[in-house]
Amino acid sequence: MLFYLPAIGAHFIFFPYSSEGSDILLLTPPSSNVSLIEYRLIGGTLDLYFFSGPSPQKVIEQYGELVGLPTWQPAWGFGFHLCRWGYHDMNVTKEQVTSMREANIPLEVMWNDIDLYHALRDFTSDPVTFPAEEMRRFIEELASNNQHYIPIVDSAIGKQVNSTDFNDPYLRGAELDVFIKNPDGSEYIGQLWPGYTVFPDWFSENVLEYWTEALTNWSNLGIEFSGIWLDVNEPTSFCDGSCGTGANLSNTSIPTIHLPGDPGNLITVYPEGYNATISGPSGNITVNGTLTYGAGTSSGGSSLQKRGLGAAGLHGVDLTSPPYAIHNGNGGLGVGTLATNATHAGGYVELDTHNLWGMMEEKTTHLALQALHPGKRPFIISRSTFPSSGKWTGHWLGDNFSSWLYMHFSIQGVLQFQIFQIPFVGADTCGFQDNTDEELCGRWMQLSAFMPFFRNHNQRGALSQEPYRWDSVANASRTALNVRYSMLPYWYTLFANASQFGSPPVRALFYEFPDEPELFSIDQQYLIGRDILVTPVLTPNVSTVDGIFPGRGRVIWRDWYTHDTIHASTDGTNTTLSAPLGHINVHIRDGSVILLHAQPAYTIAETRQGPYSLLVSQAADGYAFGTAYIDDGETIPPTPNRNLEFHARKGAVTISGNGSFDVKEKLDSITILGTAALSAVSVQGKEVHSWEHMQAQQKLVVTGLGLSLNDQITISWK
Ligand code: MIG
Repeated sequence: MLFYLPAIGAHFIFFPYSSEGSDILLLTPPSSNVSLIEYRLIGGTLDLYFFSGPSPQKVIEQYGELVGLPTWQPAWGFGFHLCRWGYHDMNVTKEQVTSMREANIPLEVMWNDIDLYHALRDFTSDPVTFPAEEMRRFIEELASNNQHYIPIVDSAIGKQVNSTDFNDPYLRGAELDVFIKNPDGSEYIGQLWPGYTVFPDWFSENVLEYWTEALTNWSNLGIEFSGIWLDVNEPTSFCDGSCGTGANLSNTSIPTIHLPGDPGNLITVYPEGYNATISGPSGNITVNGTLTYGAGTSSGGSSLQKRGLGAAGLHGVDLTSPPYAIHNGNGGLGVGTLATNATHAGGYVELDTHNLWGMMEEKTTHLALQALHPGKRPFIISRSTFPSSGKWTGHWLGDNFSSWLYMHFSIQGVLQFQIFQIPFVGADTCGFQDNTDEELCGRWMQLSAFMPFFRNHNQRGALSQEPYRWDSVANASRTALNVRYSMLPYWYTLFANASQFGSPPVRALFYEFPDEPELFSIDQQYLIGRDILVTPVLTPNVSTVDGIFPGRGRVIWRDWYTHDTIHASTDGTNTTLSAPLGHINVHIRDGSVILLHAQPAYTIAETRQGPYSLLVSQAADGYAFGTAYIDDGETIPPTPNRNLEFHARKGAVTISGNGSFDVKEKLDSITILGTAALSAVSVQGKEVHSWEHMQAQQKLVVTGLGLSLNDQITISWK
C-alpha cells in the first residue's frame, strides 16, 4: 500500500510479504480520522517491509530493489497486438492480418486463443483448422514482414482419456514426475477446457526441463511463436478438488461447457449508452446518419458483480479450508482453482503456496524461452501475478467488460501495476466480456495507444471489434498508433529506467507533483514518464473532456499535435478541452526533451530503421532536459547501448552521449518550443538555412540535419 503522510510530507509503502490467503482491512472507526490496517493471515510467515521514500517514485523504486526489477521488453512488444477468442481457424486468423494491412492500421503481433488447440490441449494445433505446417508458413510470412505471433498456453495439461489416446505433453510430464499430487501421492486431477487435467508443479525438480521441451516441441511443430500468453494460471480448475481421481476418464461429456457465443450463452449486452433497439446489433454509432449514442441508460455499475471465474458455481466452505474463512468473495478457497490440499514436490501444500503458482510458471516460461531463443528477451503476458512477477513477465488486466466504466478502471489497473513493479501492462482494449460499440472502441483504441501493453482482445461470440471494423475506429487507431510509434524511443527509455532503477514508466499525476493534494485521487488522467500528460475521454456522447493541468500555473503545458500552449486553470481545478471523436488529448510538459522516431511506419522494426527527431519543450527560462536509452531492441542486457543526454538553455540545445552502441539512424530534425523571434540558426557552429520559425507557437523547426547521434551535437540560434 502506498501512503502519504501529510505531517512529514513523505510517501511510503508498507508491504506484507506473504503468499497466504489473507484479509487486508482498512478500518476507519466512526468519528476518527485515524485509519487502521488489519491483516488476517491464515498461515505462514508475515514479513513487513517499510519503504520510506520520501517521494512516490522513490518508494516504488525501493520496493523494486526488494522484489526485483522488471524484465527488459523487446522493442516489438510495444507494437499493436491483435487477439480474440473465436478466431476459429487459420484463415480467419490470416484475414485479420490482411484486413489490418489493407486498412493501413499497424499490426505488430497476431495472437491465437485456445481455438488453436487440438482437443483444447496445450502445445498442440488442430490438424484440420490450424494445420501445423501451414501455421509454420503463416508465421514465417509474418516474420518476413517484421511481424510476430503469440499463442496462448493454458495452465493445465489434458489427461489421456483412454488407452488409444496419446497426449505427449501429458505422457512426458508423468514420466518426468512434474505434476501436482494428492496428499497420498497419487496424481491430482482437476478439470479445464480439455476435460480432466493435471497441473505442472513448479516446485518439482524436472519442471524446467519439461516445460522447455514442451515449448520447443511446439515451436518445432510449426507454431513458431515470438512470445507466450499465459492464461488461467491462478490456476483455474472447473471442478471441486481432485475430481478426476477415480472418475471414468473416457466420459466424453466432461466438462459440459456452453462456450460464450454458443446457443444458450449468447452475448447481448452493449456499453452504457448504446441503444441496441435503435441501432441494432451492429455497434455502429449512426443509423442512417443519425447519431444514436447517448440514447440509452447506463448499465455499467451492475457488471461489477459479474467478475470472477464463474464456471465453478457456489459452494459452502470447503472442509480443507482453515477455520478462518477469508472474504475472498468466491466461497471456499478451492473454488475455481486447485484444492488447498493439492501437494507439491517438497511437501508444500497449495494452501501455503497458492499465490505463487502463476509467478513460478512465469519464471519457468521465461527461462524456457531463453533456452529456445538464446540471448533474446523473452516476451510473456500473464494473468496471475505475485510480487516479483515483473522480473519475468508483463501482464494484462484480465477479463474486463466492454463498458465505459471498465475503460476508466483500466487506468487504475495500469497505475497499480506500476507500483507492483510489473509495469508492462494493459487492458483488453475495446473490452472483453459483452459487445463493444463503435464509440467506445474508438476511444479505447486511443487510450490504450498510450499504455505500455496495447492489445485488442475480445470474447468468443461477441461483436467483432478489430480496429478496421468501423471507419471512425480505424481513423482513431491510425492517428493514435502514429503518435505511439513516434514516441517509441521515449517509452523504450522509460522501460530501460524501469529495468535498471525500478522507475515507474506510467505515473499518477501526484508522483510528479506531490505538493498538489487535488491530484491525489486523479485516475482519469495520467503521465507517461515525467513529461507526457494523457487526458482521455471516458464517457459516451461527449466532445469535450475536463482535466487538471498539474503545476498550478507554474508549468507550461503544450498540445502534442499543435504545439500550442494551453491556457489552463492555475488553481488546481479542471480545464475543459476539445475532444471530438478520434482525438485524444496529449500534452507535453515544459523543461523536457523527447527523442522521437521521425517516420512512424507499419511495424516497429521499420519505424526503428527510420530517422530520429527531437522535441524540445523549453521552460520559461529556456531550460529543458531529457535522456534516451538506445540499444538493438532485442538482446538481453548487458548489451551495447547508448545513453543520450539532451540539454537546452536559451539559444542552444546540446546532445551528448556515452556507450558503445552504434546508432545508425540519423537525427533528421529538431523542434524547439518556446523560442522567441530569431534571425540565425547554427548546427555544429555553422550557420544553416533549413529552418522555420512559427511565432504563434514560439516554435523553431530545423530540418535536413542528418546528424549522427554517436557524436556530440550543438544546435544554437539567436
Ligand atoms: O476460461 O482462453 O482471461 O482472455 O480469451 C476462460 C479463453 C479462458 C480467459 C482469459 C481470456 C481468454 C479465455 N480465457
